[in-house]
Amino acid sequence: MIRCYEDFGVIHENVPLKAKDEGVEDNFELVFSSQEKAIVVSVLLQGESGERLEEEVAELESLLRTLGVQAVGRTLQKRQKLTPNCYIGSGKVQEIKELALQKGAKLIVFDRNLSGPQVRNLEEMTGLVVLDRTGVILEIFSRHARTNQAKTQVEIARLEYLLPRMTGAWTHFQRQRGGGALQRGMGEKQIEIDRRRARDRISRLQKQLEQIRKEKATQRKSRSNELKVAIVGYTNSGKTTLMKGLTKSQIAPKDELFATLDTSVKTIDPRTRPKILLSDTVGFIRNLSHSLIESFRTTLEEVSEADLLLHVVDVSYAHYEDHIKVTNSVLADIGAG
Ligand SMILES: Nc1nc2c(ncn2[C@@H]2O[C@H](COP(=O)(O)OP(=O)(O)OP(=O)(O)O)[C@@H](O)[C@H]2O)c(=O)[nH]1
Ligand SMILES: [Mg+2]
Repeated sequence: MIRCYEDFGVIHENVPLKAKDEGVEDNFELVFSSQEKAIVVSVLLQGESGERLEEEVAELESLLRTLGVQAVGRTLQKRQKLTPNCYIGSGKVQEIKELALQKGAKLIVFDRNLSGPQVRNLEEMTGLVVLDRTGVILEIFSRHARTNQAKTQVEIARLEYLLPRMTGAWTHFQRQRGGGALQRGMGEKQIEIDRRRARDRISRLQKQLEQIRKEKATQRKSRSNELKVAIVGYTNSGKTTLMKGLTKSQIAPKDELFATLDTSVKTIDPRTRPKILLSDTVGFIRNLSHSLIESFRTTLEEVSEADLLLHVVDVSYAHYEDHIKVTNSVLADIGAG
């Protein structure tokens, strides 16, 4: 995935996070350019529902739209089981490569999560950028994070996602301090250096996150006499709209997946006694990787420590029960179920 960024001519606009104690900027970016075209690949395993898969793929295409990426082709493969080396059969890989060339797509996006070696093999076989669901979600998270807390969490998740993918094909760009020049690191030695730097950065970010977590815990303690209500639910279900209505605040709901990433806490209007504090936070989605949930644990503490959860469901979606199940399962995962 990373190797091909160069082909896109991507210059990262994201300002990398700078740890307080850091002398150099480490910039391990997953970013790919907007306006890109993608082929979406899905696999139907024996016993699975084709209708559900159709919905999952439509959802993945919405995620891509959020990034400005257009799905120009879809391919579905029916398989008994997934192959460990590249997930789908090699004949299908060639077929996808040809479809991508024909449609001018530089991205191949898989509906499920792939292992590091699977991504590498697929990239080697196609010469294209391969992304999986978590990669897409991470990219959205990283574009939508605003607060230090969300940015720190996203960067940890992103580095953890990239670590197993840093191999021979790995190209990394490092924005030089001040100059903005791009450097390319190559070879096993460079990769080892990159890996070490990524691990060091993770541990620095985790320390920062712990500090933020303590500050947030102190803030919550000072609000211990107030009633805390957390709005939860599937992404794009209307959580921020409800928050806006109940608190009469100037926040702007958006028809976008993961528009909200940072937790905001506001008082219900008109005021009540005791005061009721409402929090709006990141939404959930199916097949959210455990490590991603884990990385957002600090944000989700607002949810796990709430007195009441307000679960928002968009019932205009035909299979809204699925969304309810996903939300309940993530809530159980973070100990708030
Ligand atoms: N028709 C209709 N649209 C709604 C309703 N509630 C929200 N919306 C629209 O649905 C879209 C998503 O609303 P948000 O409130 O941003 O949803 P969210 O759950 O906060 O979404 P994320 O933060 O992205 O997870 C927006 O375009 C809203 O205007 C509703 O009750 N009816
Ligand atoms: Mg929202």
